[in-house]
Parts: sequence; structure tokens; C-alpha cells
Amino acid sequence: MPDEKSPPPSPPKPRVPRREGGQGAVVAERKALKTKPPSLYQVVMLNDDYTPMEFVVMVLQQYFQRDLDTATHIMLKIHHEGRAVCGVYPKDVAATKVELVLTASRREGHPLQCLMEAA
Ligand code: TYC
Repeated sequence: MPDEKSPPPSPPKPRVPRREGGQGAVVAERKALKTKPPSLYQVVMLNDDYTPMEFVVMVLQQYFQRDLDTATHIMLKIHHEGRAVCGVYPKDVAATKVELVLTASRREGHPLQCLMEAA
């Protein structure tokens, strides 16, 4: 039999900070505090002796949203220096762009190489 003078047991403490949301909702806040910005990756294109310059310019316009002047400038940088950054994106976006460029290049029979590296 419990002692009649002892206080009633206190309710269990919440394990994460909680705050009342609208209309009586309870919102856990820990996730938001821990969220980090996504890490960024640069998509790099490499030079080769066979892929036509026009194809590289088209790829830069179509998949990296570059205007004709900028695409031509980047293509010539690759041609003269061996490589250039086409754009910087979150990891999943960069991976998709690499895949799309490689797929389009192989479809047209070009050996164009494209890769991603941590920015
Ligand atoms: N070097 C190629 C040529 O002379 C052109 C080229 C540019 C190829 C950029 C690939 O990523 C590249 N036709």
C-alpha cells in the first residue's frame, strides 16, 4: 500500500524540446537544429581529341544553362587547358548532370568525359 503523504508520481519528461504549434499540434524541433546545408560538387568536363566543339557547346547550353558566349568560352578553356568546371551543384544534382552528359555523348558516339568532385 502506498504512503499517503508521498506526492503523486510526476509525468515522464519529453525527450526532445517541444512547442505548441497551431490548433494544439505538438512540434519536435531537434531535426531543424541539426540540418546542415548540402555539400556542393563541381561538375568538370575533360578535353579529348574527337568530340566536336559544337557538341560540347550544345551540352553546356542544354544541361548547364549556359548562354552561347559562355558555353563557347568554357568549351575553349577545356580545349586549351584540358578541363574546366561547368557548374557547382548539390551532390544529387551534380550526379544527375554527369549521367545525362555521358548518356547523350555515348548516344552520339563521342568519347566526352565528365566527372564530379567535391567543391
Ligand atoms: N578538343 C576537341 C576538338 O578539338 C573539342 C573538345 C572541347 C572536346 C571540350 C571535349 O570537353 C571537350 N574537337
